[in-house]
Amino acid sequence: MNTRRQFIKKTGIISLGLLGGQTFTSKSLELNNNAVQGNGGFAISTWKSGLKANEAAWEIISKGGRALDAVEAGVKVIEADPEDMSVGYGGRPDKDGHVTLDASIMDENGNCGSVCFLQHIKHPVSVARLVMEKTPHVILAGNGALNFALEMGFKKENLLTEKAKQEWKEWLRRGEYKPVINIENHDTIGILAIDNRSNISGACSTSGIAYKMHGRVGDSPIIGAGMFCDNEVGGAVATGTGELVLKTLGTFLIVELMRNGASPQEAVEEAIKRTIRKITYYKQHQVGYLAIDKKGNIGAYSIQPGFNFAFHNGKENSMLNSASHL
Ligand code: SD4
Repeated sequence: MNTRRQFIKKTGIISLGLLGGQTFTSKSLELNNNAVQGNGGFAISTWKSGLKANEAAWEIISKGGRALDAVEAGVKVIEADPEDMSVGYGGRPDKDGHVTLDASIMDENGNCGSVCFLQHIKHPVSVARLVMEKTPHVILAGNGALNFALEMGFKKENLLTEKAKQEWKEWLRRGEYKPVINIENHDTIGILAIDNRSNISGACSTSGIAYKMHGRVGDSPIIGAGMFCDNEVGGAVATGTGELVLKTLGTFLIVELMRNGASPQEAVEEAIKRTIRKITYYKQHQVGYLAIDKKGNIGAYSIQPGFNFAFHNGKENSMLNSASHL
């Protein structure tokens, strides 16, 4: 065991995070537990853009709103932001220049909806919610998802911004797909929230791996891969190379481990270990998981260093770094 892991064990610091001067310790976990037990609730989201997602989610939770509305609102902020080049409007296109989007959402009753390979719609998470609420299905794909969105009143838009187009043209000159750890894929939004009735919901939205093959679908819209919640137990979201998450159904695995007694931190670490045991080429990739349990404990772990997340407990909205395997 390396010294960092020994330190974590000894001090009870489960997720060593220091960005903006704050370390995430078991003490802050206790405070957070009190907040949840005292009808506080919280939101936790992947990457730095998660700060903005959490703000929008907290607006809803703090007024006694539903966690489902909170996660949708949080994701929508990022989907509309052209500066986030891994999600929605402004997302990087596939290798043929098309922006194709994946998203999923899950409520406190085990209902879920998702869309994959959806083009021209700025808010795939909201389409996913309507798949859940207005259809007998869970997943709609491609043109079927687009037609459904149009029927539901969504507007058809060009989502490829000039900036993303120029970067893609630059990439075309080289024309070689290579994942770049924590740089290329760093902003997919995955969010989990608990509301003041202690209900858990989750959502995830992405434009996927930049310059992917046309038609490629990642983990984010696959329930149990990119996102999974069970209101009796907890929830989890994933970010990073979706193919690795799909091969182990990471978020379903994490929730099942928690159901069987693991803490969120133990569960996310085991899910990463599973990937490492099964996938020989893992060192070229990043996968990061966030998990929460029903009591409001959280866990975060990744393959590579560099995965961070935002945590809003009602008092503050902070960036924290995840511990990592490498
Ligand atoms: C995918 N998991 O499509 C997504 C990409 C991602 O941060 O999470 N990027 O594989």
